Amino acid sequence: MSGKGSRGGRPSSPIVLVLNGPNLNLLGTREPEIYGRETLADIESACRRHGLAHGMAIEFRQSNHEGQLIDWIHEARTHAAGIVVNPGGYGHTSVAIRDALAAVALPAIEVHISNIFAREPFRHHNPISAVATGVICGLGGQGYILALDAMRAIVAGKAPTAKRS
Ligand code: DHK
Repeated sequence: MSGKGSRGGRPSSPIVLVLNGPNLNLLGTREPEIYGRETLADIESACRRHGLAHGMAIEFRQSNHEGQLIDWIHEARTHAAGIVVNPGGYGHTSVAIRDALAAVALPAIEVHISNIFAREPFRHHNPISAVATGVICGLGGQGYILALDAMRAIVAGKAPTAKRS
């Protein structure tokens, strides 16, 4: 995890940064009735397998710190084709992460494991969604795989990328 080690994929594979925000390191034991029993390591393995099978190099990272997430988003603009991001709780609060995603202007797909719209009202406000190409929520860890499939199509020019506001 944390971006160390190889990315996998063929040398010419597009790189997709899969970014995870605060508390997602606790998946598996954290409120399993909401987030399930899958760990972040399980999700990372599934993303890497999917990347290998479909010609994407996966850079998988997690941090509990907003500035670190922003630094990784900035770095991505030099080498990544797109970003899949589960911003955790920052999805509801972080103008700074929203601005970083807008600044790098890479296709970005926001993923939430739980259905945030079926939860507390404060989770219904998502500044990051406005700059995301698309949003997936409520489908558990499978949401990451669906996001990678969508990203593959976007990168291949087979799907539209939304205009950023
Ligand atoms: C993860 C979190 O940590 C929460 O703060 C969000 C999101 C939901 C998820 O479902 O993956 O509200």
